[in-house]
Amino acid sequence: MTARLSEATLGRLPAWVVRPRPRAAPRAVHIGIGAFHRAQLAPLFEDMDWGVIGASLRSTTVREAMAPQDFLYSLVIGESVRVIGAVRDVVRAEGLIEALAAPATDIVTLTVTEKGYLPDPGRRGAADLVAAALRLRRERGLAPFTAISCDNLPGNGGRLRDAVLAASDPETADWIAARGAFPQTMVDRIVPATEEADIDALAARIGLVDRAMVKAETFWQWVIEDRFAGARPDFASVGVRIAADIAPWETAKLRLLNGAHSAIAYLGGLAGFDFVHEVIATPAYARFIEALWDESAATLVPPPGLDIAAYRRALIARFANPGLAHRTRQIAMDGSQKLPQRLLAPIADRLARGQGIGALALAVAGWMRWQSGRTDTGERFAVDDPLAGPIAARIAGLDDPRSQAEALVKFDAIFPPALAADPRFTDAVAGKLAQLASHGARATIEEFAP
Ligand code: CS2
Repeated sequence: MTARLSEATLGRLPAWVVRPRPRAAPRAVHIGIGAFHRAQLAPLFEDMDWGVIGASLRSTTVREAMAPQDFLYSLVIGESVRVIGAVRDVVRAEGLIEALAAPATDIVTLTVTEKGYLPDPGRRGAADLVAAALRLRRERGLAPFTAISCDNLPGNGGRLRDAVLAASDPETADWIAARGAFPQTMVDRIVPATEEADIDALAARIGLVDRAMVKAETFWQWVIEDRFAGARPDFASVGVRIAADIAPWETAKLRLLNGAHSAIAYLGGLAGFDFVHEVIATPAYARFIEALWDESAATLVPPPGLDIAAYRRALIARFANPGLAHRTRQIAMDGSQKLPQRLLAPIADRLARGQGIGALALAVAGWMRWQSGRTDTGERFAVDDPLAGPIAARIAGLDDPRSQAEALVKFDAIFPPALAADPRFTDAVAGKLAQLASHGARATIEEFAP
């Protein structure tokens, strides 16, 4: 049997594997320690000699994978393998409050996904735990920490701040409002979910089993608003950008990268493509994505230093990377929480200026068609979305695309009422949905971008 990666077996690794740095004491806490954190944030904290306590609120899988490995894991980028030792422990809710309230904790980062910001009655969410910990810090005479939401949501810092303030007693809320910090941020690295085959392939190369490995692309970017409550690591030394205004970075990333990702997930997934690189290698799809970007890019005010044309070229290359094996199904998840900032916001901006929305409407229609839970060849799948139940209820028994589109746009948990009331939007989306229903996604894309 192949041995497990751990402190005790580090010496057995082949020489070409990059070893962890000396393990640093925790000064950061990360809530939602999934593959994204392990692939992007933890390696940066390691480079800055800050240890991290991770927390998993909803499952014990990550702790179970990491604890037997002394919380070591491999970051696989192409052919290179680097063992990361920044993570010192993985805790659940109870342990999390103590970690957050510890005097040494200066920075708290979060990736709890878009749906992690939905109110969840009967469950203590991330914001409740942050609020409880800040209260303890105030009672203990400690300073607040800086809490950085790294989720793909517009104004992520403000959303977290509002949720934490709402979960606090008035006295703590005043103290947080005066002394706390919730910077806005934009993070970017494509991190596909690890599969069993990846773990086996890595074991064959390094001679050790690593059940917490992650794989990622070379590219990464992290821009943080210059707003901190106390000590911070030397972010600039590792290439993290600190900026005064994050919104233009975030909007560009959400509308270009993530907007295209969602379009690829639904319109590619319906046509039976399993992977992003396969979709982008199909010329009509690549032309369609350029048309989508022509529409979205016109709604942007790019931040100083971002060249949109170069960014688009780089995105095509990133999407085309076959080594990532990024599944369309992974991106299709939680569409109800992703659509507004990725596709509906640029649509609203364009309609306000009297501009056309053909490509964006086709992407939204792709999402609508996805809700039927069948690909174009009739393969059934479960729609993975926190609103899957109510969405299915709205389209149940409706066979024609126009009634389906009309029923869906009226769902105001997803579609802003102004958009639902705009016939230019409803007509465009209903028309595209009818085309998808009669010809399938691939033929519709070929017709759109011949
Ligand atoms: C993707 C993102 O799954 C998704 O919704 O669009 O996770 C995307 O890979 C990252 O935002 C890239 O930084």
